[in-house]
Amino acid sequence: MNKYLDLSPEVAAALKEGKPVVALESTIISHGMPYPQNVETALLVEKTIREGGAVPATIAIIGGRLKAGLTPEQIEYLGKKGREVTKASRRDLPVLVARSEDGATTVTTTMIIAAIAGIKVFATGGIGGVHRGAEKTMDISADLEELARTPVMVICAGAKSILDLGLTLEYLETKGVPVIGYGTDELPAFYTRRSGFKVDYRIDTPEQLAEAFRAKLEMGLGGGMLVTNPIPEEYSMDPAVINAAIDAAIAEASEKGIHGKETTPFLLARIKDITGGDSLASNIQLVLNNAKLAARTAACLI
Ligand code: PSU
Ligand code: MN
Repeated sequence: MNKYLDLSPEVAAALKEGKPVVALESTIISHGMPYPQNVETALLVEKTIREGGAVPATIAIIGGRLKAGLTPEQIEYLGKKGREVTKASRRDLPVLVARSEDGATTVTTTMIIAAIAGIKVFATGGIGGVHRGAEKTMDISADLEELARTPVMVICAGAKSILDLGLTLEYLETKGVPVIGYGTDELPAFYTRRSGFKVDYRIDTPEQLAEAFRAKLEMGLGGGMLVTNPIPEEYSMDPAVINAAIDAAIAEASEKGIHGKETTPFLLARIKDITGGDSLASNIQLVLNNAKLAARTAACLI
């Protein structure tokens, strides 16, 4: 096993026995949601995955160790520290590990650590992408590059329109990342089921998701697969309300000169405040929905 990696006993046993395992990220806990809903949600997502017959592996860096499988105390610790924890992307791993520091893993680093551990399926809320205005700022999430190189299936609810969704799809096309709509032809926009952009392929069952990903792995194509799973209708938001909140948050970020890795956490927190918490309720439900699909898909991949 990799000398930097610690598997929890439950995750180690599941991987050894060939049981389905689903990776989960920790930046959604520290930077994606406020305390205490972040901790409650993380534990509920784990429970949902167990009920779906798989083992959850929440991933983080703690004391410089790459962890796959956290204790509830470790989840509480990351949730309480919140944005004080380092948001760790690929570039951050070497120094955090060398200094024995903590880091919350983004989609990028969760994919890296999942791949090291031998976990093929990862559920989250939303991925990073090409930010609006990226033609000037060059702000393109490292998540897209990771999807191009690391063989993990990422199940999300699409991308938020804090991003330029059209450019995000162009980037993924260039990098050879299949973008799948689960039960839909249209890219879901996180809080809403529709974005106006087409996905590459529509797939309707977990078995078929697993078959496509297995084919990708066995051909040795490298890189992951992005599965976009629309938020359940009953929890989706009014597009006018959420888009107004997103526009206001982006305007505020630009006024304040927010940039770099601060941008996404700033926008997520402002959108939650502007919508009076409605967006948080939707966010929680879509993550649970993705966890269910991930557990079923992981079972088909072993
Ligand atoms: N989008 C969300 N919720 C999140 C994130 C993105 O709706 O919590 C987090 C994820 O961890 C993602 C990261 O990998 O933000 C992307 O950050 P950046 O845009 O700085 O690459
Ligand atoms: Mn960025």
